[in-house]
Amino acid sequence: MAYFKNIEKIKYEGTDTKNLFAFRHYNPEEEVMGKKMKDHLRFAIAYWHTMTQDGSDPFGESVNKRSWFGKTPMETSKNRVNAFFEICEKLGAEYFCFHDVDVAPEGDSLEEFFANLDEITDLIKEKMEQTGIKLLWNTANMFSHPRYVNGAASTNNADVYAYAAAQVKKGLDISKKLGGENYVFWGGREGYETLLNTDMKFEQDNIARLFKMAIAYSEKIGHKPQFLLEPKPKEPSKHQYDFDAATTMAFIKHYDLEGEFKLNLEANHATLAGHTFEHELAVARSYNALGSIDANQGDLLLGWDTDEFPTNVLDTTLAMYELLENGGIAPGGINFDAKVRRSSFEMEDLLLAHIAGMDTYARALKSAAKLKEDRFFDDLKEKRYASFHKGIGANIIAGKENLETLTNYALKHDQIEMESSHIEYVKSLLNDYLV
Ligand code: XLS
Ligand code: NI
Ligand code: NI
Repeated sequence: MAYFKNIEKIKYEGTDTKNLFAFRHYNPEEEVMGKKMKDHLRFAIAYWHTMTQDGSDPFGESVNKRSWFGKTPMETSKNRVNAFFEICEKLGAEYFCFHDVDVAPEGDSLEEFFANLDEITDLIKEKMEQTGIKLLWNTANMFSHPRYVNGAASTNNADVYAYAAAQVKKGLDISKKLGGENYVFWGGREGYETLLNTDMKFEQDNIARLFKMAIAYSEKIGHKPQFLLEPKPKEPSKHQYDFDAATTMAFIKHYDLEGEFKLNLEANHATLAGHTFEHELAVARSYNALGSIDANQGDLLLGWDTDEFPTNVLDTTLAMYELLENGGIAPGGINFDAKVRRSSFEMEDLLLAHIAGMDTYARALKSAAKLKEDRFFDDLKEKRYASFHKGIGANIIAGKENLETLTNYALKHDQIEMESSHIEYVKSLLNDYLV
């Protein structure tokens, strides 16, 4: 059964088109810097926002009109698989991401949950084979169920810890079954409410223990997806351990997990942490740990994770530039961790929202490629740091100077000539690059 009968596969039609269901910028086969757009962008659709989000908020009930509800939870789950792959195919997205609880009902016991997961992932596997759509990453939802009120790997309750470990094991088994290219850990409730009753070091040691078990198990089953940690500063926990990219890198280094983990960075999480998205990407890149991205945008007037579809061309261009500087994002990708606004409640909004996000990233790719080809930022930075390329600056870099030699130098050169950045002019020039 087709859920979007009247909508054909979305095609590139350019900016003159009046067709809502067309790409205006994303032309998958078009080459940018010698590589197809689709291979630069590696778009993935998120199962949770697309299939299970109902449009409710703390003040209102569900509003989303969806036609995939069946008579039982399992029937609904199966219908969702069909609808989901129809959406991915119509959008031409080659990857997808999901949590265990997004795809199958949890039932009344862990055993039942696992059996449901086996049945549904069989169906997903069939669909993947039919369509060629691949699994970018899966993950275990260890934050929604009441057992996780005090966290999963950071819980105070060892039975809860064991339950979380079982979910991770199953997640890795599923990753192997479906050929997952990455596996994500987002520490939804791995944080704390108050230090009055919390042993921070103990909790973080336990989180690292679980990660080491995951590495050991994936080695044992001979399937090693790229492991990714997804930082977020708050929400749902007040203080989350994976606050931002820098904090998460400190954790990775402290627990000797370097080389085993990279980062999955989300735009809205960056702004919640008080950073720009490009800042988070640049931090990860400086550690050679930029693994994948969750594409969305927040609302700077609101203090929570609104997970809006990305439509801001400047922000997205600066993010895309970091991806190009990284030499691409593979084996990661661009996952739309984004949901339609409450007022966009029709089924077709799911397609329109993704088209908007994909077009925005396509614009960003074109702009970022031009910035790179023109050496826009390279030249700016080269000029800005020029004093370190010659004379005393070059000596500092070469390790030839010390406090005494520099003091001797400074005594003779204390009338320092400073240069203006002309940053407003730079920003205006940058605007010329936006597609
Ligand atoms: C929530 C996170 C979550 C992860 C996957 O804010 O972004 O959706 O991406 O668990
Ligand atoms: Ni995310
Ligand atoms: Ni998020």
